[in-house]
Amino acid sequence: MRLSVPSAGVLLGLLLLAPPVAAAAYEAVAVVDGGVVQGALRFAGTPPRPEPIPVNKNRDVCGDRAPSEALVVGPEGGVRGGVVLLERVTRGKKGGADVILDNHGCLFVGHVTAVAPGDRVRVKNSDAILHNTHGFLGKPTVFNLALPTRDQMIDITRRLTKPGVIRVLCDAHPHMSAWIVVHDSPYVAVTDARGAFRIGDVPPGTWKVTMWHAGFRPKGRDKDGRPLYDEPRTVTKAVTVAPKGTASVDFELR
Ligand SMILES: [Cu+2]
Repeated sequence: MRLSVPSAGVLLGLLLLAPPVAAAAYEAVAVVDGGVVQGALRFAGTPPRPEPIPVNKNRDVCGDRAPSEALVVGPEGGVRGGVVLLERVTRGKKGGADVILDNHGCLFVGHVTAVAPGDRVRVKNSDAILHNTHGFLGKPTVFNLALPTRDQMIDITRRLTKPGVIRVLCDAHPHMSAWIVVHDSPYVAVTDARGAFRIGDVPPGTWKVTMWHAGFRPKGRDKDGRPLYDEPRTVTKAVTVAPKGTASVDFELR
């Protein structure tokens, strides 16, 4: 019997097909003695109040103006809609979030969501008017969905394979916007109305933890009248999680 020896060309082809080593895929494993990272995002000082945004279409349904959600500050300065991410966790808990981004009352609900690749994500329209949900990762379009009828729902799970921050707009209504943060692991959380977050099942060890906020200082409007805000803010800290321990880390926005 003669074993076939692959030619140099075949070997080169195999090398080119191999994924780059740097992009290590996340692996779901049973977490032993997992801990918790928790804390809050608070605004330092007196927060500015972003102005309401004029509505240019379907005013009978949407009203004349919509609240800006660029900066939402609750009791004791807690900031809603910050995203907290543990970095470079390559092995850990199983994901499995199930998120619906709802066009509801001419707003995206929720304004900020965070998922990992593979989490189920669907876009819904709860209004009886056309919304067109358009997601961008930088300049390229990630999804572009016309939802003309009430209770329509489209699954976008398979579009969200690449980590990054997706800016979501409605092509029909410039006052509508949202953010979807796709993290490279399920170790991610969005701060609630009190600014609080909690990430569980964290493997013991020292991790980099980053807070991301979309930015909130007004920077004029684009050609469609869509308000623009300054650049996203990020703050990175280190956190050490003891076996079965709870580590607290707070962030400030100013
Ligand atoms: Cu819309």
